[in-house]
Amino acid sequence: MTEAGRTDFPSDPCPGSGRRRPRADAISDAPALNLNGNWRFRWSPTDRGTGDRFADPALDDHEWDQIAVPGHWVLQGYDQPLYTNTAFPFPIDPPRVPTDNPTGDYRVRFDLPVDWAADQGRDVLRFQGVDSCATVWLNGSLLGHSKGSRLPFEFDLGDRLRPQDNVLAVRVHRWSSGSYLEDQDMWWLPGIFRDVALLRRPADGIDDYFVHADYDPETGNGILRVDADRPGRVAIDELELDVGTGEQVEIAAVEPWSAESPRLYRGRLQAGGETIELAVGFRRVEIRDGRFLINGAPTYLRGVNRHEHHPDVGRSLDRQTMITDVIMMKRAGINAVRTAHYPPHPEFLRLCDEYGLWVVDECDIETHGFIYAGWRGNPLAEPLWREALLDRIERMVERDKNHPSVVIWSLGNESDGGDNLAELERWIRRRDPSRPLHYERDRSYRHSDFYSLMYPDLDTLEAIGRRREDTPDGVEPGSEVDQRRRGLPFLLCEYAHAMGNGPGSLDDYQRVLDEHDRFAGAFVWEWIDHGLTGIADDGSRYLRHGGDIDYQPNGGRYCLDGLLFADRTPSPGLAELQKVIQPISFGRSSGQNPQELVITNRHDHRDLTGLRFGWSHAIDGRERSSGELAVPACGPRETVTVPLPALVDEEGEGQLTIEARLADGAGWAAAGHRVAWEQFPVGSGKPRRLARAPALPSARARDEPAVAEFDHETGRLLSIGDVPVLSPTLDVCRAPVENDHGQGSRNDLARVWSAVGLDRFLHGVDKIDAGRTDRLVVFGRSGPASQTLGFRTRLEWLLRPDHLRLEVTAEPVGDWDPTGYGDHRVRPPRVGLRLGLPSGYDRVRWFGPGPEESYRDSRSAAAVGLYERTIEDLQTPYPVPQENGNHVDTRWLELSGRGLPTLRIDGDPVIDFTARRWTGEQLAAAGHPYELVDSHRLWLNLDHGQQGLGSAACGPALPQKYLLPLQTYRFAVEFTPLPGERS
Ligand code: IPT
Repeated sequence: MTEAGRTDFPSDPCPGSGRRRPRADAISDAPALNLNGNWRFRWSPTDRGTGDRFADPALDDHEWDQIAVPGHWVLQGYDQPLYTNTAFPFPIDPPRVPTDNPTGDYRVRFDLPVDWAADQGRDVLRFQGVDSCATVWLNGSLLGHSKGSRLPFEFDLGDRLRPQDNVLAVRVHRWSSGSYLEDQDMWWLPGIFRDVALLRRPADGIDDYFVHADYDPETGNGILRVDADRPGRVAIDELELDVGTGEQVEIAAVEPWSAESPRLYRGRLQAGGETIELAVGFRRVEIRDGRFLINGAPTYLRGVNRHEHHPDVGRSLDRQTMITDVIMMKRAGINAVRTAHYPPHPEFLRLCDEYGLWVVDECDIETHGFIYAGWRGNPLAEPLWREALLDRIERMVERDKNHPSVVIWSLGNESDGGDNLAELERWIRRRDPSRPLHYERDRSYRHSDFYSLMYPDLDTLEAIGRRREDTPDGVEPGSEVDQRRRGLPFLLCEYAHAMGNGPGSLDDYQRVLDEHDRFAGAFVWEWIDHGLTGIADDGSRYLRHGGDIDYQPNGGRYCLDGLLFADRTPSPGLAELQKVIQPISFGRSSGQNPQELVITNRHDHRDLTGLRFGWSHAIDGRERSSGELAVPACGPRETVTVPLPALVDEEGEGQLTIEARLADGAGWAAAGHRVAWEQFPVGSGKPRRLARAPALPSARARDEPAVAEFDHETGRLLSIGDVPVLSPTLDVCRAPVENDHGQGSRNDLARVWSAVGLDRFLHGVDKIDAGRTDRLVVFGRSGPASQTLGFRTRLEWLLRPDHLRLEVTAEPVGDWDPTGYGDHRVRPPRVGLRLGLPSGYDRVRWFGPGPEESYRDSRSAAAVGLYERTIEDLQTPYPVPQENGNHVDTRWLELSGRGLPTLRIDGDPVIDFTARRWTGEQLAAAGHPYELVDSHRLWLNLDHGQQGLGSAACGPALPQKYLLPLQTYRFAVEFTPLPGERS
């Protein structure tokens, strides 16, 4: 086999050959030729690729296909994307991978720009990322190999370049030994997926440099030294600074860099005729007395885990998409990103420097699939892999070391432990002692500066906050390791699994996280769903998940667990997170002076200048008065009080809403953007009831009140006013949300609901009491086939001149803990009524929390108000259909539609509602949004309650307090047909 056709490379654990030393990513004015574009491409099913002649410049490739570089071939019509979560999609036989190894042969021809000087020998070819490995030839000569998909590599070209007709040939294998280190929970997406460029390096240009920009919080001074591999000059005009490389200078009174005030000092590094742009941020990261400090101030990271994802181009993100992510995060009050689970495109870090986001830069290391081998052979514990692991760490640190936004290095994710960790730690500590290290999966935390966990329950978190946590398994209580860990700050690297509808309990977590100074921050799992665009048979677009690809093993829907849908539509979870992490909190002083508003600045580094504060007073959702609030100076983590305005106490339900908005535009939002708000109930009133008028549909001429009609044989309601109705039945189930399925066999509530038949209740009427014309009582029993469990129901209908009142009693009967369904007690996820209405109803107006959906454990973002939405707008289009669109504590709602009397429904005092064009069972049965078809009815659920959402898809069981207890339920609603158009 010739060198060109070497087939052992994919299975060789070596990280690469022929490459240049890793170095800092830089923006330089030296000439560069962007090689992105359409390349020639051939795909082959085995690692032989197109054969040995592939790299030969003379090969005629003009009949080859064309493919976009950067990009993934599986998203451009070759082979298919695979999603496996933790499983390796090849036999575990490290470091080998099968020869059935899909291979992409890429070729591109290019000429040098005419103005490039003729001197040769300093040209460099740079790849920013190739998944999973590359063998590279220029003009038939082998340059080398590289693995490590999400990290750059470069080759010196020596004298191989020609002025014209250069042929670059790159062979990319889908699998390599490197894949054993890249088992992140995401799609396997091979290809040259980041930029390729040719760089002309000036003879005495600086190759690598390290900006050390410290900030002394005691003096307010900046301490700067730029080390470089060649002598050069460092200039920052606004600091009147011009010093040599390697020279340390102290600069008086600099403004420090923080995510909250991302002050960058732009400058230049010059040598050999080359100018490199500097974006210096002065800041100091420390861990002192068990706390995480930046610039001397305790700092708390309100973070998300971010994968690079786009539904069309996978991890081949363009700059605009990166900017969109950053801007959406900033607007949501997110101040930190864990680059789960690999270094992102370097441009993303530049944006974090510029817009202000703290970054935990995580290395491209995850060996999760060894779990299926009982962790035997895990690379972190095998000397064979030392070099490959170190290679990744070095390439990350060298590339990203100059970003002020990067404040923590993470060694990787979910890779268990082993001796190699110590090597990785040692290497970073030597090269960059200025940043702390994070690694979660080694329970000794010996190589981490943070104690860290994923998905703990609230009690565990509380104990950690108090430094009273249980000693981890395998650690001797009281030992040095045990004590060291207890002294560390805690970083919650993943929590609040945002899969499908949810997560719940964000506010519960935040309450604990805010309470203890041990907490350095928390990162929601995760920022964005990894759905891929698909086209349904009817031509509609949808988002595909693992289960939409015919392949085993398959990680199914588990890749859809973000706060954004894959097309970057925010899911309601983002609004909920935004509310609970908002940078200002508001309270009312208790006791002495309840007329005072207590404002707490939750920023760690900035005061509240630049914000405008306002209040508004509404009664029954209609604004009565509003004004501005003068807020005194309030530094980071400080609290101030301001007097509240005097408000009129009128009849009706009153709300006082306080808001803080940007006074001027920022780079990430326009002036007026709301950064924080709170709402307080005020006044003594209850929501005003409808002014009752006996204005009934005139067609009714009988003696009895005509507000409703019943079938007295069956006890069924037939109509309300002129509106035909499918009589209400007890509904105790919901279309499972992802969290109802738990994780594996753990906490799978949905399986139990369907096993016992909560979704298949049969309804029986035992007795009807129709003794009076204005009252009908229907006694019944509802329950599933083959079980004794159910509810005995009593529906008491009271016919009033202008409205219909329904009083419901539902008493559980039978055995609700039948054997054979695992540990789970059967509990109804909802208790309420479902009724069918004419499909012409297409709008809902309501007074209550809104406008987005709300659940009992996810309602912080919902403000009480008067809202109106179409039925379509009330549906949250989760890419896997599931329960959605609930509105807790609704005081009243009105349904309207062309040609139909408006139907008003009042809770007594409140009711949850969900309105849609399909039933819960239809919703549960649909696998994709395009499978949901209009049933030509409006289905209205009026719930006394629905259980919370939780985040059990990867996390603790739903807390007890968010379940519905098994008890007798009593509730009432009133239906009023309003004449003609809505009031
Ligand atoms: C954790 C992973 O780190 C993350 O990549 C993702 O898979 C997440 O879970 C679930 O979506 S690992 C889990 C075993 C705690």
